Amino acid sequence: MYEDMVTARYYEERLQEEYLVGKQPAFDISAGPIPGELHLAAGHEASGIGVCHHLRDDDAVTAPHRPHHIAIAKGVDLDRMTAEIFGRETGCSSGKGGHMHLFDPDVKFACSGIIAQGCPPAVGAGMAAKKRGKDSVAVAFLGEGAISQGAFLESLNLASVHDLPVVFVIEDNDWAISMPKERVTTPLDGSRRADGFDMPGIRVDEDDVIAVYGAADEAIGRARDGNGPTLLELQVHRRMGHFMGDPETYRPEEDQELAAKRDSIERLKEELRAHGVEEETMESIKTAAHERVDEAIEWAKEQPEPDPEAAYEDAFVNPPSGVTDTEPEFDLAGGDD
Ligand SMILES: Cc1ncc(C[n+]2csc(CCOP(=O)(O)OP(=O)(O)O)c2C)c(N)n1
Ligand SMILES: [Mg+2]
Repeated sequence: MYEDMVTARYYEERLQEEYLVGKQPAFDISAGPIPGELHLAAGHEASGIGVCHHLRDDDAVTAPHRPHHIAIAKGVDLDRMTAEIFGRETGCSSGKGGHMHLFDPDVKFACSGIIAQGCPPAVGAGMAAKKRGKDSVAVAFLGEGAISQGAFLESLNLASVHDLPVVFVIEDNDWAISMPKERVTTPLDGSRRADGFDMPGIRVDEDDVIAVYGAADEAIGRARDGNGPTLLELQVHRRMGHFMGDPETYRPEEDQELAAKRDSIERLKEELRAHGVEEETMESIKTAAHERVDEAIEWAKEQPEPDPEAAYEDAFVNPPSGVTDTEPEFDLAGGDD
């Protein structure tokens, strides 16, 4: 878990550097080697990593717009993920999705920029596993700002009524862009929403990957044993702005300081020290993780950009006439199904 945490943190530090290339002094979202928006998850590591360390490749994960730590912990191919973030042809969505649309069918990972969007597909994956008699599970991550979305609430209901192997994970960083949680959400403890759907709800209040691992053990174990869904809410902290370029004028300084202070990586290091792990060991894990990240970024930057002609490929089942020569695969207008 320590290795994944330092990988995720350094990955984002490097992305941050690359992202700013060519975008300054006047911030231009389309300029530079990484096009589009970039939402960094520094401060969220304990959540994705503590949960995903229980998962197998055949367990499905859906993540929101802040996905890097979760993707790394789920084992998404780092080269292809990085190429995607740089908008390159060899990226895991052929360079058309960017950092919010990473897909890796080998480890059943998907994410989306539409908040709470991952909940219904996770319920679908859970239902598929149950119908096929498999013991795989599905985990849907979402932010606390998304928990009043219909897609989330409907998914809780369906997962509960069908006793599906699904775990919903709320990453509570107290903010939805510039909106503090207490102004738009009640109750403040989001795990209590589980009560309304007759499923267990667990909240982990600390930025502590070991505590998250323990709570996830219970939730994922319950799902795998066929005992239905669980709602987890995990306190995390957003160390950065909502997205790169966010001046955060709305955010009190103390809140930023708190995020820096409650660093889950430092906390884990203390824990490892207390258990006799030597500095040298931690340092060598970190060095190897950083080298792996640097390699992925260098590789991604050398990859070709997609052919503009390919823009409509994989976008439509029935493409509008004139945009491609490809014959439609299905006739959506007719037929019994
Ligand atoms: C359905 C939908 N509505 C609005 C948005 C715009 N939007 C992007 S991120 C965001 C806030 C997300 O806050 P939260 O869920 O707490 O996640 P965080 O960014 O804090 O990780 C909003 C409203 C969106 N992407 N999708
Ligand atoms: Mg939030």
